[in-house]
Amino acid sequence: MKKRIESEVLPPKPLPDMMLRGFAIHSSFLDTGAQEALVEDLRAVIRTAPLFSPQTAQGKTMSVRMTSAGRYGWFSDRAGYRYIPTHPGGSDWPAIPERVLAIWRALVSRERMPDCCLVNFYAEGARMGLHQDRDEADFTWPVLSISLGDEGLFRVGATTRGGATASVWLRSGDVVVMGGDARLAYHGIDRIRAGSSTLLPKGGRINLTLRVVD
Ligand SMILES: O=C(O)CCC(=O)C(=O)O
Repeated sequence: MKKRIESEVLPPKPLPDMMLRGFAIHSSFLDTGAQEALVEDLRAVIRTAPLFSPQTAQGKTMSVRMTSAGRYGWFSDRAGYRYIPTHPGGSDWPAIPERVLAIWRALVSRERMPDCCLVNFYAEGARMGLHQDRDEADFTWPVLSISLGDEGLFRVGATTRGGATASVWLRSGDVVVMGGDARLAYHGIDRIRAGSSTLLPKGGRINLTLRVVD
C-alpha cells in the first residue's frame, strides 16, 4: 500500500539521454546554479576531510586526490583497497551533503541512502585507470557518478578485463548511473580537458561517486 501511494505522488525517475555499454548517462542533469551549490557543499566537506593522495597496493601514488563523505570513506594503501570508517587523519567523515543525496533520490532510491560519497579531484594530467567498483557488499545497488568542472574522457569496457571499450566526454553537470548488468563493468578516466569549464576557479575536475557499501 505504501509503495502505491508513493508512486502516485512522486515524479517518475528521469530517463537517461544515452546508454554507454549499459551505463545510463544523464547529460546536463545539473544546471549551473546546482553545480555551483554543490561546489560550495564540497568545499565544506574538504575543509573537514582534506583531500589526500592514496597509494596503490603496488606502492604507486595515484594521480587523483580523494576524500569522502558518509559512514565510510574509500581508501587505498600498500594493504590494498577498502572502505574505512574515519578519514586517515583520524576524524569522522563529514555527512553526505543534502543536495548530493537529492540526486541519488531522483535517480536511484528514495528508501536506501548511500553510505559513501567518494570525492575525486583530477588536476590537469590526472587520470584513473580501468577498474571495477567491487569493494561493496551488494552489487544490486548502482554506483551514481556526478561530474563537475573540466571535462573528463570516460572509458567503459566489459565486466571482464580486456576487449572492446567505448568512450564519452563527461561534462560538468553530467550524472551517470552505473548499474544493472553493467554494475561491474571496467571503467576509468583517460584524461581531462584542462580549461574546458569555468566552474572551479583554479580548474580541474571533481567526480563524486555514491555507493551503498554494506
Ligand atoms: O571520475 C570518474 O568519472 C570515475 C570515477 C571512478 O571510476 C571511481 O571513483 O571509481
